[in-house]
Amino acid sequence: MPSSTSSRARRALVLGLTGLLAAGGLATASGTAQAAGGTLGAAAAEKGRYFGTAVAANHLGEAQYAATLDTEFTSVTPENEMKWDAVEPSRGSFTFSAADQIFDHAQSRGMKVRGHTLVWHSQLPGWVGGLGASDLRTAMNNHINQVMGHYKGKIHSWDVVNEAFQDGSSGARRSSPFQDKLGNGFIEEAFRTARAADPAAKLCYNDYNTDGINAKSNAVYNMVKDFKARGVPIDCVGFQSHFNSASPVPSDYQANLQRFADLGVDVQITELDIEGSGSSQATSYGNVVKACLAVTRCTGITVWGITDKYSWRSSGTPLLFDSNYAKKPAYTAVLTALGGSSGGGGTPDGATCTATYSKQEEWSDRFNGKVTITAGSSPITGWSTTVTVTSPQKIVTTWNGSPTWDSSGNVMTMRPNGNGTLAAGASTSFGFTVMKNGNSTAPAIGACTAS
Ligand code: G2I
Repeated sequence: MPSSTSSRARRALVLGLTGLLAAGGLATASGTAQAAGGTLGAAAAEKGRYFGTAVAANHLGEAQYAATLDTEFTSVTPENEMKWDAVEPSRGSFTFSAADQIFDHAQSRGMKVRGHTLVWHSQLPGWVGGLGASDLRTAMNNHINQVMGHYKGKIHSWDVVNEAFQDGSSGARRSSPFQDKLGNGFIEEAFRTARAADPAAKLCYNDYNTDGINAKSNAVYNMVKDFKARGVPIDCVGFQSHFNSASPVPSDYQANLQRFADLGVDVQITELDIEGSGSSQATSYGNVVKACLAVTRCTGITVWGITDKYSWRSSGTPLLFDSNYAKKPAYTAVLTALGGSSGGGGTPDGATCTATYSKQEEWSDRFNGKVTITAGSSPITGWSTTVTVTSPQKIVTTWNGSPTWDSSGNVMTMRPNGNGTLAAGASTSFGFTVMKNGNSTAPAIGACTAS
């Protein structure tokens, strides 16, 4: 089970309730940046994006699988473990053990988690299809509430509804128990329930064959436009991006991502894989990454698996690492498109980190600061940095770190408090409250030292 709400969040809540004057984070200052960009996650982080992968719980015990995950990726999507048949195989009986295994692995290394998926016609246990309309509505909402509630505040984005539209030119909704018994309104209802269940999660609609501009993506586009116009909560659209020679990367891929972003939602590439090999596969992968980077609201890319060995379409060798975990040309193309470079033959460049400051809430007498620690191109197991305030300011509270102080009391050295282990490119943060005592100067953040 994931732990409960972070102390930072609790602290922010307490201060928010008692505060006199709340203000958002404004100033940002960086600590010392060291070489990064030698892994997918670190290079993507430098572009303000995550780089994720689908993960299967039953492979986490394989050393190379876990090592590749921890080195290269900053986000994970459980490949099957959060689906309806996995978490609620019989009505009202929820089991999260496999999903939690992935969640805990990711969270303890500072990786984001994408939730996949709440309402989908596939991998749906038989009992759901047997319900009448009113019971089905209750079951759908209960499923969303229970699953989102279990991970409340800890999932970056949820695929709330998956693959609800038909392929082809009709632009119609796909037949499913939800569609057939509840009608078009089930999608809206699922999103409204999801917003209430976890207001912190970004709520996505996710589909395939919607990657270019076509009848199916037009239908999704019109739904999202309608949702935005009517205030139905939706934050993102996922483009699965399963490509092969019969279904190549569309020439209007970027334009399609952009038109959705222009509706006021984030776009995410959620299940990327491209069958093929060698330079043609590499070129296609590079083009996908370039398209995402060209769209400001394209916030991250997830590939649908780590190694060809365990791909859902393994014979098409669609991923970035081969069956022996060797980096393929496609890997190099992705890293290059992200602006990274593998330097010394792909060897990560040792333990490094960066520390970045941002101001949080401010009141007349005090303000909160947050320092985000991001690992460089290798996983790290420890970090430290300093926070120096200007006398007569005083740091009166800290959270998510273990502080020590110099004799003046102005220089705080912060080390981890259970959050020292980070995957390459992954982040954690600590926070503190500064009493102004008449001085509002931002604190100075020292270099980040990693181990
Ligand atoms: O089909 C590719 C993806 C399309 N978009 C939604 C994704 O959720 C979907 O993922 C795939 C998984 O990669 C497969 O691993 O979804 C499949 C099922 O729809 C997954 O396959 C299932 C097999 O069908 C089951 O027999 C097997 O027990 O994987 C299960 C767990 O290994």
